[in-house]
Amino acid sequence: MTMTNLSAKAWLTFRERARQLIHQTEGPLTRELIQSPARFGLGRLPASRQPTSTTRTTCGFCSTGCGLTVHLDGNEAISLSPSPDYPVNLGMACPKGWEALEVLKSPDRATTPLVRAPDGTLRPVGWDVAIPQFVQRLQAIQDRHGPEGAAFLGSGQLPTEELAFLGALCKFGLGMLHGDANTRQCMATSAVAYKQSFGFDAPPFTYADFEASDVLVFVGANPCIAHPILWERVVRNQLSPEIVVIDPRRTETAMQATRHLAIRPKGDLSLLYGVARILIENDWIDREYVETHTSGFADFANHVAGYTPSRVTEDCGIDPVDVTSLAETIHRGKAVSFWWTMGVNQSHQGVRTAQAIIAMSLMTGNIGRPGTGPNSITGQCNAMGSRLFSHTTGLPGGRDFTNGIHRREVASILDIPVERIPAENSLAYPEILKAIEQREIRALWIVGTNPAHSWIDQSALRRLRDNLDLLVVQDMYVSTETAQLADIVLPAAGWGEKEGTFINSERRISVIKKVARPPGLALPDLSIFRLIAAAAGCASLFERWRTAEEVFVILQELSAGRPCDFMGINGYRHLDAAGGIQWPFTAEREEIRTERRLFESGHFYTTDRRARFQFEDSRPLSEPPDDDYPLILITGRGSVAQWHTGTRTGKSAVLRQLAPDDLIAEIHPDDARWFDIPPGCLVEIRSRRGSVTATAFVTATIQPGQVFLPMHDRRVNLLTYPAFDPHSRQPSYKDCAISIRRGPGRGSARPR
Ligand SMILES: Nc1nc2c(c(=O)[nH]1)N[C@H]1C(S)=C(S)[C@@H](COP(=O)(O)OP(=O)(O)OC[C@H]3O[C@@H](n4cnc5c(=O)[nH]c(N)nc54)[C@H](O)[C@@H]3O)O[C@H]1N2
Ligand SMILES: Nc1nc2c(c(=O)[nH]1)N[C@H]1C(S)=C(S)[C@@H](COP(=O)(O)OP(=O)(O)OC[C@H]3O[C@@H](n4cnc5c(=O)[nH]c(N)nc54)[C@H](O)[C@@H]3O)O[C@H]1N2
Ligand code: SF4
Ligand SMILES: [Mo]
Repeated sequence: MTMTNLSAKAWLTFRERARQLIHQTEGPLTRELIQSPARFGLGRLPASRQPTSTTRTTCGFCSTGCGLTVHLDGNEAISLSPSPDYPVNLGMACPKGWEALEVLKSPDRATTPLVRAPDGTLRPVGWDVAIPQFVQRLQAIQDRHGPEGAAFLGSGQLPTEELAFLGALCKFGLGMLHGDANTRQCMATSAVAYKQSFGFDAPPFTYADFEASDVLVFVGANPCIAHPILWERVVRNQLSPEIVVIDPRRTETAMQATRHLAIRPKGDLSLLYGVARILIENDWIDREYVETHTSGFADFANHVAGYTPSRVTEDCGIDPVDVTSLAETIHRGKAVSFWWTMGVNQSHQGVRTAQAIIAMSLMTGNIGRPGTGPNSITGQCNAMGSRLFSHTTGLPGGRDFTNGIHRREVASILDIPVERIPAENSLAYPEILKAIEQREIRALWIVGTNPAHSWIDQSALRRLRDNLDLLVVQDMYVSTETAQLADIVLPAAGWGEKEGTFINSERRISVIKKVARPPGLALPDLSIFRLIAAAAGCASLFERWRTAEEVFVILQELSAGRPCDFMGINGYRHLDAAGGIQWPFTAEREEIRTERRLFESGHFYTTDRRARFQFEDSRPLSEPPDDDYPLILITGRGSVAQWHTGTRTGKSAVLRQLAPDDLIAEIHPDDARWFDIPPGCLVEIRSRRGSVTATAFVTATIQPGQVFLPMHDRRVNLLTYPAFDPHSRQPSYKDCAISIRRGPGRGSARPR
């Protein structure tokens, strides 16, 4: 275990400070952690061992994709540090990256397959028992209920090679029709928005754009906490940029920005249309760009004309003067970039909101040049790989199941009969759950995601367990909420214990390396898929899928001729030596540029090569506050040290110490007064679906009428309301109606 070089007392003071002042300290604290990691005990070498060599890998938490140098003693990793020469992170890492090796050693790692015994307990068995049992039970269910009877859920946390294998195995080998991934909770909105507007799911930017903008607009994004190394890139910007943060909360990022617009939750669509109207009325439009490279502008202009100052302010709560001033700032900027994350994607109108941001870029000509772009920052380390290659929402390489030409292309590249490829789309995640509710789907295989904590409206999800005849969970840890519900648990090797590639937010493909041995009988997901293919009698379809690097070549072939073409990459060594390579990188393209952005030519991937304006009227919240539930609950990332459901970050002593140990509810002083809630006391938070107890933190960083809870506590999704974007089917996690009241006594609401 990494020893901290702060004394216990110093830690305590530090933690107390963090607890009392969360946002005031969290931003500066995160920067301090990045600038002086050693002060916090990060990255210290065990005194007894000296590294004999080093190798470079890519961090497996967030989509930033930092390069990490691993120090090895023989074949065994003993420590790591951020790679100084890597174009993404330039020698910096956040605490999660520093602690990435620690979390592999936890005692709750899944070290052997487990099967639920008749007495209800999970019992260890060998692979020779677990795999045949899984396959036989699955096939029996499929015999009874048809290909619709079983489904899978994958993850943007697996390397692309593995998640492509999972999809191909399930759909072409095991004959399943339906599968989705946790990317639905996260990036589905961006993927649909880009695809409709640009003709392909293609985030256009490169990280150098953070440093090349004179105006940066962050919408529903808190990079200080969620993408701290990207925020460091913003800090390096030498142009004294105007930084506008649009967020209901005065977040760590808002505090470091030049301007904060405290928007009403889900007021973004009206605000953006209001700004568009002002830009158009003043003719602050790049007419030439709009005429040459876009379609649908006249209709868009017509649509936004209805977003008058009074309507916009009523919808989003922002003063007309500030709306006009935002339009002026965008107009004055020479290189304006727009960045969005979950405050936009997790919404009942996420796709249209993302497309309003895209519209803003297009109409002002802020695209295809340094420092510009409508830029969606990805979440998980390989959400981008999942979007392109998981065989869930589409066929690999951004192709469509419903397109006969695409099906034939994939069949020919993979050398499988075309009839094995479903001609219809998968059900999306929420529809898969609906089909379980209706007992149409009876078997579910969950790989690398923990929905029994992270899915919206938790009690409804948990009730579905009884509807499943078979639940198989494949995870690194046996203790996850979802693994604990399983009939069969398959122990997986994690990041650091296997090879593969990730694709980061700026489309950079990079390698991850095996630097540690998986514990016990745990196997890389890829090896588990091979065992299953063999037991199911479809191994002949996957003869070329033996190692990660062999699968990488298949992925390249699937990319050929597509916008994401990366045929020019010559194996993992090439990727390693180049510091990762952004797609596209075709075989013809010989120059190696470390930074690459899309749409420099003004040509898009639509049939007429023009980007499309897309719009829709803004609609009210799905569950508006009322007399019984008068407040809005916002949820999101709590601290730099916490990753999602905590299965990994909760296993590092250093990261645990950097995170609050209570569930803390942020409440505005006015509401605290009104509901008689003194700071630090317990508060009961209730929605129509459940209730939780938290410790009240009274702060003006949240607006009156709103409460914030971090998503890392498993109880938070007991409260959330299952609303979804109609185009992307992504859950709207950040806007349900709640009530609060003083709970029993002062104290701490311990979540773990
Ligand atoms: N430390 C840490 N880092 C992470 C993760 C983690 O778990 N921990 N997870 C990773 C993943 S998968 C993701 S997707 C990203 C998420 O990264 P972010 O999206 O930046 O994080 P969130 O806190 O979910 O949401 C961002 C902000 O949206 C605001 N918001 C809520 N509702 C609205 C609204 O209606 N309009 C606007 N404009 N803003 C709104 C919230 O107040 C919040 O500050 O982080 C990645 N990085
Ligand atoms: N209320 C609320 N809920 C939210 C959000 C929110 O903002 N508010 N955000 C949503 C978002 S953006 C996201 S991305 C989701 C994340 O939700 P989840 O995907 O459920 O979160 P994780 O904790 O990352 O779960 C990943 C699981 O995969 C396991 N794992 C890691 N690596 C591997 C591997 O290589 N192989 C295998 N087999 N397993 C592995 C981990 O141990 C862990 O159990 O949460 C969503 N839920
Ligand atoms: S910023 Fe993201 S990729 Fe970089 S070290 Fe932290 S978690 Fe890893
Ligand atoms: Mo995410």
